[in-house]
Amino acid sequence: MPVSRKPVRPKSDAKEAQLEGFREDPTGQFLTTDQGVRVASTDDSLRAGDRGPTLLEDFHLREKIMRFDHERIPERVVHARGAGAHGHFQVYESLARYTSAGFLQDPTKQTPVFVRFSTVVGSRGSADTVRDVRGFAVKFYTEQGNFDLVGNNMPVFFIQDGIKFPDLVHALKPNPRKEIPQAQSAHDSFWDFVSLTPETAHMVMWVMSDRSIPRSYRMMEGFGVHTFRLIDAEGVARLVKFHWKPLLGAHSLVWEEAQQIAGKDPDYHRRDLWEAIESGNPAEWELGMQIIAEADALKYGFDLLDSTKLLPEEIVPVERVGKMTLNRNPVNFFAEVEQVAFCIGNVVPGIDFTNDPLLQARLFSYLDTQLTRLGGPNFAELPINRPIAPVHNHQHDGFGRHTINAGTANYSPNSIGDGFPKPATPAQGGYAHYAERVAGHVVRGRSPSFQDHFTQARMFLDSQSPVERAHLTDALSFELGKCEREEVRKRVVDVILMAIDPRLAADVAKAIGVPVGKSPGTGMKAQKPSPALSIAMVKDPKIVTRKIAILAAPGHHGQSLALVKATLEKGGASVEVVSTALGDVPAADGGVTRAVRSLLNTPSVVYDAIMVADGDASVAVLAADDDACRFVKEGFRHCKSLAALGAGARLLQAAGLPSEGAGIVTGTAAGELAKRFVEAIGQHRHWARERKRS
Ligand code: HDD
Repeated sequence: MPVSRKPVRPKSDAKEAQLEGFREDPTGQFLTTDQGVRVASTDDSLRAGDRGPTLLEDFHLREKIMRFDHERIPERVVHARGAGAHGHFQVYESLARYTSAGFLQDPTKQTPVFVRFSTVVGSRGSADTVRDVRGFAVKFYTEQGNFDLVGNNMPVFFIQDGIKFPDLVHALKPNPRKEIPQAQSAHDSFWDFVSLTPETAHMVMWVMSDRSIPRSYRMMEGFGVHTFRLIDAEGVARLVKFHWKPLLGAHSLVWEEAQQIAGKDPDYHRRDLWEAIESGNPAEWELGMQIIAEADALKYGFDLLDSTKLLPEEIVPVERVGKMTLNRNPVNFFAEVEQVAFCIGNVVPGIDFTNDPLLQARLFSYLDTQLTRLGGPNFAELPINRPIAPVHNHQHDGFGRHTINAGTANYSPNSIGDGFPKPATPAQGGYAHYAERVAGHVVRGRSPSFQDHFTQARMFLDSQSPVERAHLTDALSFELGKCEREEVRKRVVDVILMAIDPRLAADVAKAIGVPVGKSPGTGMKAQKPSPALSIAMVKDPKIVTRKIAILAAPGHHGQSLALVKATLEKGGASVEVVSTALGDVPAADGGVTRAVRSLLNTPSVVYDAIMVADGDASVAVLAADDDACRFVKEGFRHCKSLAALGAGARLLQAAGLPSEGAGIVTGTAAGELAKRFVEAIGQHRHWARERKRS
């Protein structure tokens, strides 16, 4: 049999070193054992006689089962569920005025990156759309070594000191006796922890906001959270806060929709990222920096070393300094997304840490956790973790060593290897830690500058639109309503919510059936709202990569459907025709329209907008179909854009919906309707129609 080679190795010269060990697509190849011996049969084990015992000498059976038995590695203790993609980062102009980091100097240079997005609480098989913080971890493979920016989609964190991280995570994770509930914070232990830990107040506002149910990984902001340092070539340090600004804007789901998607398509975010990249639509963010003089660390009414605080953009603007493009899906999920090991301690010359106690604890944790998760100290040699910068040192041996070290000297200083590898001076690119002046007594305690837990929680709340505030109130009522212990519910209301805003406390208390106590009096400072914290206003309407369903049954009007579909696709949307069954759907005006989904196998919640095609016969079928009525009803309930062409409006009527109003587009002229539909979809949601609660 001729053996043809069909390599699918991704083309990226800069990553060649990383991809060493890449196994080609096996098309045309013979099956072999791990030792390279060709295998004659993999379907039957070796036996003594047709009905006889299996022979231990069957080396292929033994190897195949042994490998299978050990396929799993421990999942991440947090952020176990995730998805990732490759791409590159490019700076807009040299940032030499702030930092000597090589990858931030040359606007013509692309630095390869790998990004992993994740939820925090759930295990590896949990659903994507749960209410949770999202991880946003970026590995820059720079020529000076790897820089990992391991952030979240929220700019603050639950706690101020990393020593509390195990407590926070234990409280968040399922109950140790029952392993219930999975991937959610709506339970007693989390809210018990919150009620006893007032520093969580600001982050709790974020997690109860729409930010914790993003529409897509591609539509989330990202934040480095801590204050870092940038060091320029003269050794001058500036404080910096890192931001990622999505070019598609920041958008969320609605809570009911998120819960439904968790059942209907648990891989929703993973699929969304994969499909967008696969269809040639890269995911893009601008890197933003807030630059602050060292001397100003305490100037803004809080301590920049405190990760429960943010620096409002209205006070120190976010400078957009470069763009990250994710345009290549992983070739193998396990080898890349699962084995990638981010370490917040991975920095390059020109970037340094601060004394944020949360950051300092993380510096230990990330390096340490990989030992268990990736089975030993050689995880940096896994292809996805390998730097493109050359590695020379005296580290060797240990489980899973890949490198075959050449040379005779494995210590430093040495003369028998001519002293190599030699340390580099800063001028030769050697990493020089910032020479911060430090003096103080050994203390176990918090700085007084970390004591105000409520001012920024209130600022966040005051910065939300009325709709966002209503969502936040509902989210709190939902979560606390799931707590079985009344004393926990009451303590959150009294100690946390009353301190943030008595009106919020009263609204939630009413919903969860507890009395409101007296305000604890928190000495909150006046703080102006920060409009940048709201995502309700769509600043730059776009429909690119939005998913639109067109409902059509036999007898629909094919030409007008095709026209609207073409207009939506021209705007970059992805359109799927949904019918009563898959396959060709006969049109009234001749021809057929291909339905790629049926009402049985796709729900409305995975679409951003819905259109009903024209055609009397088609609409008669749909109007008599419960699933079709529910499809449009749910779309309406979730404030999505709805369009009905000609007779299509009768499906809206059959579903008991109005045929006009915010985000409802009806009409008989397909071209005109398509234009208005595009504008409506660009608005993301039409909150004016959100159902009112008593
Ligand atoms: Fe963490 C994973 C982000 C605080 C300890 N963290 C992890 C990931 C992200 C973050 C995005 C997933 C990386 C990936 O995709 O592999 N973590 C944060 C942020 C924090 C934070 C933004 C606060 C600002 N984390 C934090 C603290 C500790 C840890 C305070 C411990 C002291 N985090 C870990 C960890 C993980 C991790 C246990 C689990 C898997 C891993 O590191 O590689 O070490």
